[in-house]
Amino acid sequence: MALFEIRPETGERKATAAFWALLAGSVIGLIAIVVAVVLLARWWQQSQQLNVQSEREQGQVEDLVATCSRAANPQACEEQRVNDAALRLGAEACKALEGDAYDGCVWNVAREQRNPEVCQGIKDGVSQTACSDELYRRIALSNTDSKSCDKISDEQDKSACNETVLASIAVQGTCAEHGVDESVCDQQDLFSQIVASRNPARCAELADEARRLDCTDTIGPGDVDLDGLNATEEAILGTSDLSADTDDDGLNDYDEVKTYGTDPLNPDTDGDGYTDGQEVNGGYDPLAPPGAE
Ligand SMILES: [Ca+2]
Ligand SMILES: [Ca+2]
Ligand SMILES: [Ca+2]
Ligand SMILES: [Ca+2]
Repeated sequence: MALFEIRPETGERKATAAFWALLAGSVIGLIAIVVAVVLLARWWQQSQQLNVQSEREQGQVEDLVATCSRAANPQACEEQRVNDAALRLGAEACKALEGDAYDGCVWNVAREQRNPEVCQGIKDGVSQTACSDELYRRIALSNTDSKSCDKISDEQDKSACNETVLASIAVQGTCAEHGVDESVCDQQDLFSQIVASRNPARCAELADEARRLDCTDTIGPGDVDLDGLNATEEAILGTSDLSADTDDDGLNDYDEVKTYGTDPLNPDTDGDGYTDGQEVNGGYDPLAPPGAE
């Protein structure tokens, strides 16, 4: 062998080194082969088990469907049974159905699993897109995630989704967290303050015209003095929407009109010398004429 015919002074040492290298290489190679065989055997066993399981499940679905032959409406019965089974076993089980019924079954599974990927199994192209659009929208709204909105195919639905997500980020006040301009959250904050003030004139403070309209719609006629009577009701009564107690008798306009039936423009409705507020607070009847109490 050429390896052993090297110069005599170093030949023996080199031959020994080569022998050990060869031995180590062979052992490593053998271990690698054993590991590969074991992994392959395990994979084969698992895939066989999965096949058997899936065949057994498919068999169960077929058995369930067979019992529908005695049902009043066999077709409806089959669809119901297969749909129920598919929700447990996955979209594979839908194969017991055909056409629209099959597509509807896969859509149900996609909904149940909240997984747009499952929609790819739908055969009708329009339904397939509608299914994944629906799920991306649901995921976007529940996770406040505009990236899921961007996966929606229908342009109108996509922008509506983005608007809804943005509005919910604004309401939550999480602009910084979602990388949204801080002014969006500031405007929402201002909107809430104005609505709480019940003063429609303040809606003009909002930057966006659509938001201004939304603001005036939300507030309606307004109730600037927050006495419970809106501006329209106060205008009819002749009271002021800038003062909760127009006649300054210690009873607010709402209580005079809705609770005690006193005159909100006359501090002493029954003319006995005591104001309506003094009488109510003292436990007297503000509507009893002089000398009646
Ligand atoms: Ca008012
Ligand atoms: Ca008032
Ligand atoms: Ca009053
Ligand atoms: Ca009185």
